[in-house]
Amino acid sequence: MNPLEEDKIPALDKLTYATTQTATLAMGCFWGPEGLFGATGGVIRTRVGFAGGSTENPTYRNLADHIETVQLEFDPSQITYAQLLEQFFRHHTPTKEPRKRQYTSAIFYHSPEQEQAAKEAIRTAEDRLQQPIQTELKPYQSFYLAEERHQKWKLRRVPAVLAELQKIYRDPEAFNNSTAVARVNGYLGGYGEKKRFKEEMASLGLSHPIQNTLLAYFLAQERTGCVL
Ligand code: MHO
Repeated sequence: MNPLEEDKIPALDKLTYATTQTATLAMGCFWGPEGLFGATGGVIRTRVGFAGGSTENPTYRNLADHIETVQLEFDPSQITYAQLLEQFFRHHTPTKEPRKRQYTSAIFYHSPEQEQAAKEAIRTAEDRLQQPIQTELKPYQSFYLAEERHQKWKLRRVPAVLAELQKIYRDPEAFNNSTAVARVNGYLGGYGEKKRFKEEMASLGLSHPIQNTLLAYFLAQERTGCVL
């Protein structure tokens, strides 16, 4: 990368992390959860895809028995897996049978520690909701990235904001891996805390007018856009 391009990289994407962990979670239509976690402090990147099925290389139109899933990389020194699971349980209805297999609630754990934390989180959610939790608990096996049009869904609906970030990240993979892009997608969807949003506003790589656009969306709190 030449120095000029390097200059445009959002400050949030220049941070480095001593260790990171992966979480793979399914909680219905994946557009909303990507925004929810994208706007969560300590989450470094988000992507949506398919997991939990038996076929290879599923696509949105050819899902077979796979489930819509969000995969996160996070900094465990800023947010714990247990805290992510608390968000997970608070932002969908884990007590309900899914309308379709594709919208099943599931936790794909990546380690014995994650399995343990998930079991505890299920017990806590059951106590809180006073109903059995339907969430499937399975070891992580594979995750197939969904089509580009599903990644950062909310951001793709707001062309002026999208254009600024795509100018910085021309390569779809770099775009998808950016913390700033994940945050903007979440904030546009009305997710996240106001305090963090204001602190991060200037480090997202956006011009002042577009920061104002983002603020207006954030304050409108119109979440997701999934019609299940
Ligand atoms: N067909 C629904 C859900 C999409 S989601 C990625 C909609 O268009 O809102 O399953």
